Amino acid sequence: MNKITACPLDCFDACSVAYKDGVLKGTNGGHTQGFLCPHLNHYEQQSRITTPRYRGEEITLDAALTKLKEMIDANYKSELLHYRGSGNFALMQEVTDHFFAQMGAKLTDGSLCDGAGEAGIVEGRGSNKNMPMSEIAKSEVVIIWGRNPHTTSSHLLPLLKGKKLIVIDPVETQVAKMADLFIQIKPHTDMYLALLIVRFLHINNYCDDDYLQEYASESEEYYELTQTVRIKSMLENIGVSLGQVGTILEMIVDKKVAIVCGVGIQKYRDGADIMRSIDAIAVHLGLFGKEGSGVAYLGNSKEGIVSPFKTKSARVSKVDTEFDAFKTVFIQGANPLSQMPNSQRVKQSLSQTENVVYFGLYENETSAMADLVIPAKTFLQKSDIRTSYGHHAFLEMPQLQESDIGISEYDLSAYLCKAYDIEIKPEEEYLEHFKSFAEVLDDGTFCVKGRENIPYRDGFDRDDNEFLFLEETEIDRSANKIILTKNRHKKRKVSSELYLITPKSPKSLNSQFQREKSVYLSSELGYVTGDRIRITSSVGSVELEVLVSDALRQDTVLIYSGTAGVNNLTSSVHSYEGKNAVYQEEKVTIEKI
Ligand SMILES: Nc1nc2c(c(=O)[nH]1)N[C@H]1C(S)=C(S)[C@@H](COP(=O)(O)OP(=O)(O)OC[C@H]3O[C@@H](n4cnc5c(=O)[nH]c(N)nc54)[C@H](O)[C@@H]3O)O[C@H]1N2
Ligand SMILES: Nc1nc2c(c(=O)[nH]1)N[C@H]1C(S)=C(S)[C@@H](COP(=O)(O)OP(=O)(O)OC[C@H]3O[C@@H](n4cnc5c(=O)[nH]c(N)nc54)[C@H](O)[C@@H]3O)O[C@H]1N2
Ligand code: SF4
Ligand SMILES: [Mo]
Repeated sequence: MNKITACPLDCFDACSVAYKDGVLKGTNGGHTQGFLCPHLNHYEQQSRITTPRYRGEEITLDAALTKLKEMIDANYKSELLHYRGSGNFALMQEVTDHFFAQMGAKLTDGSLCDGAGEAGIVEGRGSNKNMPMSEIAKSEVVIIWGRNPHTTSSHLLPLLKGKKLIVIDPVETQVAKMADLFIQIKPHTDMYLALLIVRFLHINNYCDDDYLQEYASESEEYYELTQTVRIKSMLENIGVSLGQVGTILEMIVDKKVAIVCGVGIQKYRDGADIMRSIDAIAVHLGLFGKEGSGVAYLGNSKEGIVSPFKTKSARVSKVDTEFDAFKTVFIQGANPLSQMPNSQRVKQSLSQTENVVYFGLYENETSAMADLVIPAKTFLQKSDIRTSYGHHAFLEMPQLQESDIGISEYDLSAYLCKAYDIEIKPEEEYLEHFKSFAEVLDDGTFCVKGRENIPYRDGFDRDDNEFLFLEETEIDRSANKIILTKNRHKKRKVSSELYLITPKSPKSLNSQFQREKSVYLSSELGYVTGDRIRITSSVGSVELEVLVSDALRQDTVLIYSGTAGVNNLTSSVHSYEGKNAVYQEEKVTIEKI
C-alpha cells in the first residue's frame, strides 16, 4: 500500500509524496498530478554521510554526541552559536533552536532568501499574505516576474495552460519561450518598468478608481512620483520598448491577473522597494481581494502556526555572521561556505572558530572543514509535518523507514536537553501541537487553519486599511544607483562590467544534489564553450569553464546558485530593508585564463 508523506525540500510546491517499496511518486490528487521532480525522483540515490567524524577520524554516534556535549561544556553561553539553514523545510527542524535558546546560545535572524521582497510587501500591505497556487489557477493572465517555474516551481506549469502569459526576466527561460510577451529586461531595472506601467495606467485612465479611493488614496501622489522618471531614456536604459509597455497594458486591463514573482527581482539592496513597486501595479488594477487576481511571492510558510518551541534568544545576522566571535558554532541543514555571500570571508571566519559542528545529510564545503560531523536522518526516517510558502496545504510526514544511520533533530535535542536539564516534551506532543493548526478540506486533505485564499478582501493590514506606496526618497535611492552605475561605465570600458545573475539550477537545490560547474555567457561576448575564464568582482574571483547560452543578454554573466565559488563574488552587505543577503549587486569583469 502507498504511504503518504511530503517532500521536505525548500520549494514552492511542497509536494505530497506517495511512498511504496522504496519508490517515491507524486500523489494523484492535488497539484502534483502524480509527478515529483528530479530531486525527489533521485532522492534515494544520493550518497549520504553515514558515519560521524571528529577531526577526520570516524567515530560512533555516541562518541559524537559526547564530543558535542564536551564542546558545549567548554563554552560560556555567549560563545555558542546555532546556525540553521533551509536544507529541510519541515517544522521539527526548529526543535534544536529550543535547546540552544534555553542554553543561552545565540541564534540567527535575517535571510539568505526572500527577506527583502517580504519586507517590501509588509511595508506596503502591512502583512505578507500570499496568493496560493489554487488562485493562480483561476486567473486569465499571468505575469511571471523574476521566477523560473520550469526549475523552481514546476507544478505551476499545468496551471498556466490556456492563460495569456507575460514573462519579465533577463534570461530567456523555458517559460519565456512559451510566453505571449517576453521582456528580456536588464537586470535590476524592474522598479522602473513597474513605475512606468503605473504611469501609463494613469495616462490611459485604466486605474480602478473606486478601489484606489477606498484602499490607496495616495495614488495621485504616487502618480506624480512616477512622472519623475523620464520615459524615453529610461525605456532605452532598461531595454524595453514603448510598444512592449503598450502590449502589457492591453493584456492586463480588466482581466483577472496574477503577478507571480520570485526571488530574482529582489537580490539587490533595494529589493524591498522593487517588490513594493510591483505590488503598486496590482493596487492600481484593483487586483487584491478578488478571485484569481493578486500577487504571488513567497508567503510565510509558518503563517497560521504558533511554534511550541521556546526560541527566545539574542540573535546575530545569518548574512554577515562573525563566526569567529564564537567558540562553538553548530551548523544544521546549511552549507554556509557555499551559500552565504562572500565565501572567502566566511571561510576565514569559520576557520578561526575553535569548534565547528556540521549536522547534515551530505558532504560539502562546510562538512569538509567541520571539526565534528554528525549525520542527520532523511525525511523518510523521522516524523515531521510541513507547510508551504506557495500554497496552504498542511502535510504530515510520518516515519516510513528504519535506519541505523544518523540521528533526528528531535533525538539530538532530547539528548542535549536531558544532559543540561532543560525541559523538552515528547516528540508526539509537538507533532500534536502542530496538528492543532490543521483543518480538513472536502477532499480529505488538510490545510493550515485560517489562511485565506483571497487575502486583503477588506483592504490592507495597516492601521488605515490602505496600501502605503513608495516615497520619493526610496525611489531616489534606487534611481541614484542607476545613474552612478552609468557614470562608472563612462569612466571604464562599458563592456568590461557585466551584471552577475545567480538563479537556481534545475539540477541542484541550492547546494544539494548535482551542482553546476560552469559559467554561462552570451555568445556575443566572444567566448566559446570550454574556455576557462576568471570572473572578478570587487569582493573576489572564481575560475570556471564557459558554457555559451543564447538565452542570455550580452551584458550578463550567469552562475547558478550552488556552483562552487559563486559567492566568492558577492558581498555580505544587507539589503536596505529585510536584513537579506544581496547576491546580484556586484558587477563583474571576465578574462580568459
Ligand atoms: N531546482 C531548484 N528548485 C528550487 C531551488 C533550487 O536551488 N533548485 N531553490 C528553492 C529556493 S531556496 C527558492 S528561494 C526558490 C526560488 O525560486 P525562483 O524565484 O524562481 O528563483 P531564481 O532562479 O533565483 O530566480 C528566478 C528568476 O529571476 C530571474 N532574475 C534574476 N535577476 C533578475 C532581475 O533583476 N529582474 C528580473 N525580472 N528577473 C531576474 C532569473 O533569471 C530567474 O529566471 O526556488 C526553490 N526551488
Ligand atoms: N549565489 C547565490 N547564493 C545563494 C542563493 C542564490 O540564488 N545565489 N540562494 C540563497 C537561498 S534562496 C537560499 S534558501 C540559501 C540556501 O542555502 P542553505 O540553507 O545552506 O541550503 P543548501 O545549500 O540546500 O544546504 C542544505 C544542507 O542541508 C542539509 N540537510 C538536508 N536535509 C536535512 C535534514 O533533514 N536535517 C539536517 N540536519 N540537514 C539537512 C544537507 O546536508 C545540505 O547540504 O542559499 C542562498 N544562497
Ligand atoms: S517540486 Fe519541489 S516540493 Fe515537489 S518534489 Fe520537487 S523539490 Fe520537492
Ligand atoms: Mo531560498
